[in-house]
Amino acid sequence: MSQGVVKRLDVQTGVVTIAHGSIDSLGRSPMTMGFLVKDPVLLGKLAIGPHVSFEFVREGDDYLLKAVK
Ligand SMILES: [Cu+2]
Repeated sequence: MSQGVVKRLDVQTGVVTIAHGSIDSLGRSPMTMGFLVKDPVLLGKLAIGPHVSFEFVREGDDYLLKAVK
């Protein structure tokens, strides 16, 4: 799982913005980026502020959030 902090949450469009640490599997440096959330149950679990562990998949040009702990 990747680690990050939820910075912004747009329930209307289903986009959560997460400031994440480095993601070794993608060779990514720490950055802030948006993830699509298509699962309404998952969307309901999200709130701005806390540190989260999360999983995502790439879907075309988008990053889709799959799970959060
Ligand atoms: Cu990123």
